[in-house]
Amino acid sequence: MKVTLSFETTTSEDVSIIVDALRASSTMTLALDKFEKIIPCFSAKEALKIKDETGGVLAGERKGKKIDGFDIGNSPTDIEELKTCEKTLILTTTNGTRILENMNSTVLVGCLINAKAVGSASATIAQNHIDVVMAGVKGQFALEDFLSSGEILYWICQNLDDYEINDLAKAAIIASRDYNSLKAGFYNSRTGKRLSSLGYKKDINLCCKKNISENVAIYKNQELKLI
Ligand code: 3SL
Repeated sequence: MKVTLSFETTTSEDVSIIVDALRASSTMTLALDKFEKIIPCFSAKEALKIKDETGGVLAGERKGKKIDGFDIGNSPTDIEELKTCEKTLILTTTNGTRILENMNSTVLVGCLINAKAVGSASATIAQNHIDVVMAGVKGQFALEDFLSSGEILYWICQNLDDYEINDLAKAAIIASRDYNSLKAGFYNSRTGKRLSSLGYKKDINLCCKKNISENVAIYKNQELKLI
């Protein structure tokens, strides 16, 4: 099995795991405790149109802040605190939903909170190549995605007998082994600092919890559901 770490676009036609740890992947992962499906949208306009047509809870951010008129932000804490009978979450985020586009493979959603579960699921379904894809922020490397990818890659390797892994993936595993420095990396990352200044420290606290969820989302037919 080939195991790689990439940035923004996948190099695999087999299985890709997209990682936007702060916060889209974490929101998606925890949302599947409450919702049967998530419809990721690339624009707020499209999200509003879907809500009008099918109903559901509207979630999303621009520049980190909840979009005016939406029910909640792109916030895993908002999701956890939400009380709803709706079965669909309609979600639009700056990077995390955009990165789902153009993936010519099976796509899973990974973050620190489901690293072990997504690592194991990918090793079960992949035939020849698992690519962990860091979303980054507007074309730039994001430390929290690198560290979360390292934890995911660690669990992928734990679940495989025989694999070939690229050096970037090896570096991510090494960087993610010490949990205290990983957590410090989340808070000191560019996104971590931005979210703290916007008052979302609770989201960072939640997103840097390791392996607290068994949920693994798969993207199929423009929807995210539990695998
Ligand atoms: O861009 C995204 O998908 C978001 O995760 C960014 S933010 O954390 O909501 O600011």
